[in-house]
Amino acid sequence: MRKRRRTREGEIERERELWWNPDFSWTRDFTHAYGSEAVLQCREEEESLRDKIRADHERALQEAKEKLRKSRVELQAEIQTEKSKVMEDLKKKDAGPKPLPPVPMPKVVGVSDGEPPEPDVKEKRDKIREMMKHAWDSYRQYGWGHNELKPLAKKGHSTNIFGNSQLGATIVDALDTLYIMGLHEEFKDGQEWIEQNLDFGVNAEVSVFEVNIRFIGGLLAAYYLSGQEVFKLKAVQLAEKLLPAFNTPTGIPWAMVNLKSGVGRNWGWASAGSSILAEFGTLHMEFVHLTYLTGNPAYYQKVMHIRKLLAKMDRPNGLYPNYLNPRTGRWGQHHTSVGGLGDSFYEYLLKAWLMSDKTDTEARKTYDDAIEAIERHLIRKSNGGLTFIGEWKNGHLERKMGHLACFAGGMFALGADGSPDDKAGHYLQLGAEIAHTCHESYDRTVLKLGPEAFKFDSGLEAVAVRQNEKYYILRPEVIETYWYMWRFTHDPKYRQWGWEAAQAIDKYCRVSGGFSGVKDVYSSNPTYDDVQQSFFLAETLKYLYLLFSSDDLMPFESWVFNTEAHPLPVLHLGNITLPGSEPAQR
Ligand code: DMJ
Repeated sequence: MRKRRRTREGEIERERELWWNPDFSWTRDFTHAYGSEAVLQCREEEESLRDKIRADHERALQEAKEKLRKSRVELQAEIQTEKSKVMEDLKKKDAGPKPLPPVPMPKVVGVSDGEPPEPDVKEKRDKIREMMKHAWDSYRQYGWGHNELKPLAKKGHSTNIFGNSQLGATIVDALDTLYIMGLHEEFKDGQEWIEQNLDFGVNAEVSVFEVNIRFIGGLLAAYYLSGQEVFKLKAVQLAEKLLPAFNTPTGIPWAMVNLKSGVGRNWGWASAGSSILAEFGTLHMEFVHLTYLTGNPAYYQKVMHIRKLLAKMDRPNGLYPNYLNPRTGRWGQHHTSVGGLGDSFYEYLLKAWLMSDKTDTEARKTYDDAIEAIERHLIRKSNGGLTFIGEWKNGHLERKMGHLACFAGGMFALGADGSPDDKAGHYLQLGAEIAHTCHESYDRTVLKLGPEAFKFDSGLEAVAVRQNEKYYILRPEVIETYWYMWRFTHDPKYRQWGWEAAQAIDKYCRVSGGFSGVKDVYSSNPTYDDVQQSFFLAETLKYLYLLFSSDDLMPFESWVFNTEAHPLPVLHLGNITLPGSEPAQR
């Protein structure tokens, strides 16, 4: 019996190695042969390698000479043939899904039900489910297959983060919410669309970060929840398309990559051609799962390389600037933020630790150090007694907080347990203070919905000043923080605040064709932006639903939510070592 088991595991292991890593068997052979004989053999190999290099060199020189003798027309024809060959190879590579090696499925618990015992809470939960139905059905009717929906124009919508693709972002982003809410018909409908239509071989330049958190995160979560192989296959196909983005001099990925050609580049607006901290720093969770599921070490190695590179760099005042140049490996402008451009980098440090069953202590330490510097330099109390997180710009603190930074209340609470020097109580309190401030930013508006950014300056307390900061685009961060705070404290005010937000969304953002963002939360007669963001279904409604569910739905012991609210299971790796995480062999 024991023997059979061992053989089976061996087979699986071998299958993984051969399937993914042609170098692996070489490394192992060398290790086996290690000894004096091997050293001799090594020398011989070295010489033959040198001969080979010399021969290659000569051949290349010869070829270059021949090329110079050729006419322009001949050269153009040659280039054309080579191009067609590359295209053919690419097509072949795209052809059909490859089978993936089997891995043990992590224990999947608490993925359904969660019905609260209190009838009034159940009623609220039912209302949120109805809102999800309205958002989904509207998208189904008017925007199906498009990335997002224009709920007033009643047609499809997309933004530059998805290039010119039509990848059904809302379907992929919404799947796990549908599953958790028990909307199984809708889930099946989404699954069928993905099986029949989701194709990543398109000529579109997409955001690596957005595609990772929404698509790879969404597909992996759908896979773990439902066990349907198609989601895993699609996630891996897409991940392969993102890998060329890492081909930079430093290994810090480009912000964008063309899914077909693999050519990458950065946003034109980013400081000195830099990549963005919150973008290249928000890949870890998904990439660890990809290596776990496929046995391909590449994903794990790419994100660990980023971590190592960051660890070696000097940090001004202990802070991580938002910009890093992927060519030079140097920081761009010294701006630091827990809101846009920085936010989920910090979140993923903490969640890498949680997702590893608290074994990735390097990630935890990095998180603790980063948060300590943030507290010292960015977190202040306003004159009115509101704790806020400002933005650090070249040594100066801007007393402005973004809606995006409101997620940090939940993050501080989630990270409280396990923080150094017995500071758990302190961080839970900090989470509560941020939740309070962000609630104030909602409460001080006419619509009871929060602005995109709010100030604590010249007598201003948690209100937006500039017209272009007064919009609300169905963002989740404040509700996310309410949910985490609710889970850790069970203080009823968090459900109360969540309900206020849900009612305001239903009253001011709901239209017959779905839900829309609004342009001014201080106006009693707001205009719509006519976009139903995919994260409204992925995050905002999911967090609301969880807020009104019992804690045994998606328990924290088993699940960690990625930054787009896609739950990934904690990997109790025990004695399993992720391929690529072994110490380098000689
Ligand atoms: C989401 O796509 C993610 O939460 C991301 O980390 C930043 N913000 C948007 C929603 O506001």
